[in-house]
Amino acid sequence: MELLTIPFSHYNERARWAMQHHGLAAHERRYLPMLHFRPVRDAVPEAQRVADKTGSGLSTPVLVLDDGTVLTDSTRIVRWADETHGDETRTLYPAALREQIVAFEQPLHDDIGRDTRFLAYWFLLDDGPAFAELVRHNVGLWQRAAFTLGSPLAKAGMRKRFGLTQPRYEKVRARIEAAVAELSATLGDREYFFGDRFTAADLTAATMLSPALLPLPGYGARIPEIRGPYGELRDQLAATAVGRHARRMFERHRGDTPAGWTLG
Ligand SMILES: N[C@@H](CCC(=O)N[C@@H](CS)C(=O)NCC(=O)O)C(=O)O
Repeated sequence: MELLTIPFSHYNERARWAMQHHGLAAHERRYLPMLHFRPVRDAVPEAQRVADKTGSGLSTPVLVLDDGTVLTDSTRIVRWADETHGDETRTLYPAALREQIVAFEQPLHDDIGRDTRFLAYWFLLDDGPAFAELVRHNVGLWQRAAFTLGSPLAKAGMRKRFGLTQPRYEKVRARIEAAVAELSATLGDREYFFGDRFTAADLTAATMLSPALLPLPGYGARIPEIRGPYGELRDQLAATAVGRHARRMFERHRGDTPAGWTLG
């Protein structure tokens, strides 16, 4: 099977983590934002190209199964991986908690994930060396060359696409701080969000917050250190209960890339 990704994206990390949690091996085809459009258009039938709150109708991740079935959206991929490969001990949706976990994941995916992505791009696009490093370490040669040529255009396109403006930054930051406080209160001093085991709630919380907490151990793409004020905000969020929870989940549960997982 093939997983089409923008490798450093946290929505992609969410799907990749769930698949790897269940020991699945895929060929991961990695693309830079905007260079992903064509391969995704080629892979996804028109009827399945549906935009949602966070991505266009051509968003990643996209999973193409060996029988040709195409799964778009990280949520669908996480559920598919669990339904087809989860057993009682490794399932991310223990039956008794399933409904609560699904409801818990929704705002993380729709709202918090969108805000943390804004935050990461906001800082990253101002740190030229970090952005170049992100590209160099995560995609192949022809994309790196295209990036070198088209980088000012690509950056301008991303600023526009994500609406990266100072007033919006202030709003997004305030929303993230409020969400982190609320999630921290919900978690309290427990190890996991539901029950006493790792579930999709923990995986989704950790990945959706990850752009505000980088770098994290085990993350499935190489993320550079982002200089400047990002670090201060990251340290502030990382010290909260849910910030510590995210790091703990990556440390304990992210695991190694399964043998047989290939990159292209
Ligand atoms: N709801 C989708 C959205 C994922 C999403 O927004 N992916 C971004 C990467 S951060 C993407 O591929 N953006 C490009 C696009 O929307 O065309 C999911 O969870 O898979």
